[in-house]
Amino acid sequence: MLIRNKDKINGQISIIIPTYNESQNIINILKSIKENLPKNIIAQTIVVDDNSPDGTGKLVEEYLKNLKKMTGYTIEIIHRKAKDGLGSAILKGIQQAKGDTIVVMDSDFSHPPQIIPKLIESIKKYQFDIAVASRYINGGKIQGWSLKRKFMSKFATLIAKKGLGIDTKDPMSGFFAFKRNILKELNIDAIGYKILLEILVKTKGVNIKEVPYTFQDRELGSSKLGIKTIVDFYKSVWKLYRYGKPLEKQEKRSSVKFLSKAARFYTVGASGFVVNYVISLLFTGGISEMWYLHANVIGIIVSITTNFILNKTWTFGDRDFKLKKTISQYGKFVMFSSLGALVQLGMVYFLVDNVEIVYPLALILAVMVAAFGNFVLNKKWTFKEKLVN
Ligand SMILES: Nc1nc2c(ncn2[C@@H]2O[C@H](COP(=O)(O)OP(=O)(O)O)[C@@H](O)[C@H]2O)c(=O)[nH]1
Ligand SMILES: [Mg+2]
Repeated sequence: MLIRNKDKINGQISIIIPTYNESQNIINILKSIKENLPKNIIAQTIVVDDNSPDGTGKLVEEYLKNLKKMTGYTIEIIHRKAKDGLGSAILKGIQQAKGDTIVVMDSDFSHPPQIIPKLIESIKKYQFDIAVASRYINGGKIQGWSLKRKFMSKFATLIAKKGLGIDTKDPMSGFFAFKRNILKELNIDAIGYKILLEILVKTKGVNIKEVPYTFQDRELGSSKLGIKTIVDFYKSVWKLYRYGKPLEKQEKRSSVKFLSKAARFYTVGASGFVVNYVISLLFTGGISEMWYLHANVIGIIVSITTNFILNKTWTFGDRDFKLKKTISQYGKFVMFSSLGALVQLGMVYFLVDNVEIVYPLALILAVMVAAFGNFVLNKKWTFKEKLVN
């Protein structure tokens, strides 16, 4: 969904609070947010409720009915028909928001409202584009989570950071603020639970500040994190990975790019050698007593496959995994690999027999030459890149 900048009010802050079954928390968090807002600002809080069966939405309506009018501050609620996920609830709030600075936070007191002024200050005063309340920088921590939940969070963070090349220490934070402008004309899908991750992947060249805070597990109500959320998270990382940033984001000189890709190709080749070796060992003694040639055939097939996957995703940064295309690329890759093996064999024979070079040296030379040929052929024909780019 495209984010546009309609009806934006300069200087206004919009705070988005997604709720699902938060009747025990919502009124108190609304009060606490109001108390903690910096003075002299214009702000609105938008609750996005997914028709909570526990009546959270009705409770907010009642509360608003009896609320005295305040100057410079309003509270609204958006009712959605059904539980449609945290990410999309936040997105709905963002679309409705009037502010040019947007704050997103949970309603269960895990995100202390006392941090809101610091987030706003990072954006308004210090001109950062995104301010992330962070559990994983100095001064930040988590209280009340089991070891398992902590581990799951750390693991997911690691996957997101490494897989998507993100530097932010807590890219899975649900507590953050940003300038609405940075989303202008971006297509935000809200595929995952954690919309911040998507924002970090899709916005480029923005300044990010992390503000430490202590995440406190909720005391009332229950967590909505379930297996589906976890599966959705990994799906969203995969989707964001395919969205991808350009692989060569800094380097523009074509010779350097060519060499760095060649280096990756060689590294992948070396990893294939290790895979091949380990598998051959495993099948001739480790897990079964196979005839060594059979074991080696398995080793070759597996290592060609891992080489293919690594070269596709890493060396050439190809994020298009349509089945037909991938299979055809795999076919070409296998063909060029076999051709490379023949060239290598022929060259070793020629060097040892005719040039009288010692076998180990001949083998190294032949591998280098065959691998280079392989690299060039795959670059041009399998992954359809220009020869030098
Ligand atoms: N509108 C809406 N809010 C949700 C949904 N899932 C979770 N929330 C809210 O998002 C916030 C974080 O959810 P929570 O269950 O506390 O996640 P946890 O802190 O990771 O365990 C809370 O304010 C929830 O009420 C959803 O599907 N729709
Ligand atoms: Mg929570």
